[in-house]
Amino acid sequence: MNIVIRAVALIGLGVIVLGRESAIGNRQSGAAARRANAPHSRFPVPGSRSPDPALFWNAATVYFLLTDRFANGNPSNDHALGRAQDGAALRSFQGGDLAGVLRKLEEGYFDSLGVGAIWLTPFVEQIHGSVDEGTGKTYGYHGYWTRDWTAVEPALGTREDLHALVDAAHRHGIRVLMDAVINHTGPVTPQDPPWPNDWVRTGPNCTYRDYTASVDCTLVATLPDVLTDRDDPVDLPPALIEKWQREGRLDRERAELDAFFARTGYPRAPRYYIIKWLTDWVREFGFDGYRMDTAKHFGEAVSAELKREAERAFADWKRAHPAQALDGLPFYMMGEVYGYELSQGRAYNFGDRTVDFFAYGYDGLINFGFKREAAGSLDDLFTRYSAALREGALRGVAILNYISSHDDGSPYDRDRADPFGAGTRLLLAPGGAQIYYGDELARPLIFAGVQGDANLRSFMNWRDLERGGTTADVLRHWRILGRFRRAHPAVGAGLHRRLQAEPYIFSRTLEADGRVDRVLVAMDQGEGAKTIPVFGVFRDGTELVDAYSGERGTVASGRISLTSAFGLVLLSERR
Ligand SMILES: [Ca+2]
Ligand SMILES: [Ca+2]
Repeated sequence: MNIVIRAVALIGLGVIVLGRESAIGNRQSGAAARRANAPHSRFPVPGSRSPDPALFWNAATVYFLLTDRFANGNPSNDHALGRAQDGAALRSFQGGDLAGVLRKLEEGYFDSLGVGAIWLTPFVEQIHGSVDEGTGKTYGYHGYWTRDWTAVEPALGTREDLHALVDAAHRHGIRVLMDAVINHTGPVTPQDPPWPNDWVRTGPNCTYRDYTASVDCTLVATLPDVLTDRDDPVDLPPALIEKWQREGRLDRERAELDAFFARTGYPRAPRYYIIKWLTDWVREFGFDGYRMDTAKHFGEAVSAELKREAERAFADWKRAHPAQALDGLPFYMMGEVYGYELSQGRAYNFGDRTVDFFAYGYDGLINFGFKREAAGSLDDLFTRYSAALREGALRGVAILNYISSHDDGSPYDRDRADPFGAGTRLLLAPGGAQIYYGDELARPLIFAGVQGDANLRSFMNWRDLERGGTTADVLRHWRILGRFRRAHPAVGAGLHRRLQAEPYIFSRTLEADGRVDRVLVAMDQGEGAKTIPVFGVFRDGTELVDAYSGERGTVASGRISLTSAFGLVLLSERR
């Protein structure tokens, strides 16, 4: 077949011209496919008994998906609770479910991307009705509108589905992060009764001008704010009592709450009920961590309380399921501190006060700066991130970079003009990489007639992939980079060194567990035969493999000669 790919420059210019039959496709059936089926690297975890959490999570690729919008594994739950399809465009439930995620897990979809952890949107029971916050009639398809913290949302599946999903992920060596909401309940609708006044406040609206106006207030007028700042004892909401009575589990739920409050000595204040409910999922299912929703909108001390209970729950689960525990990696808590950027170090500024969220149970924070910074000099970004994480303010903690997300209206490459370059930037950056479902398929982020964040949340474009062409080529690119990241923790957690400005060459080196992981990345190489200096990263005589093309070569006179059709070269020692 003709090589019709023109990978003149994958990054920087981000130019790649693809024909119908790509050379990547031809080669995929060979070396790349074998790599896909090879066992994951066991360095530095799970081979280690006490793996370094910061190292693990900075090296990791986290796949973030909206369960309702990813894959429909069970059409019979599509109309659960009698919800109608009468929402504004992309604002009703669309049928995706836990069974769909399980199917993709079993198919090896996440393995093929080198994914180390899946972050699911919240799966707890959502409000039954809908609400219009100004962007059209909307249902709780996204999971952030809790009605019952102790039940699985019927449109997403059952407890058994959830068990099957987490167990399958663990069998694949993939961790699962639970998206946890403690700041607010779901909106009140004709079908969803209000929470009692001693549980929530319904005003004032947050103005975000200082700490109090970000924390003790409603994010939007329709979202009751849990009184996480109060210690006054409260009773169970009548609506939950009624529901649990109907479901035949009221006595059990009450007994468990009594035991929880007796053990902890906490007052029966709203946040402690929710902490009990959130940590129960960890204890029963073995979730490996939380992604904390709206982490800056409730007191940071609450996060620390939640973390302590979650760690305890995780330890209980491990004790009860020794064969399923992946390794000694502790429970992970990652926060959505909206607007936090790596450059802020450990001081998030509310205006009148700064908070170090890492001191309150957070092991990692989402980095909201990456999508903007990724448009600038790549080496500046790589150098700065590596320095901050290895020697600077963020030594010992993790960040999570992303190019797009479920509520970022200014993603990197919003038009998906360069999904190849976007993948290169994200997956080769120091720090954890969040793939938002569809980044790897160039899923569109703009739709005619759709308002607001729903644009970012369309159903996964599997059909584009089935058609092949560019979408399939984009996926191959993300897969190769994702697996390279997974096989080489040096990529995300190693020391970055620029070796040559143009064409750009850099190395990453990571020493851990008495081993050294080294990679050398060359960008903007011409297609065909190329000779790349290795700047002493690898000694003469060392056999190297290029993960991008599958080609191999031996270092001689400080350089390696390869022939590949691509501008990107991902070198590591042949094992
Ligand atoms: Ca379904
Ligand atoms: Ca709040």
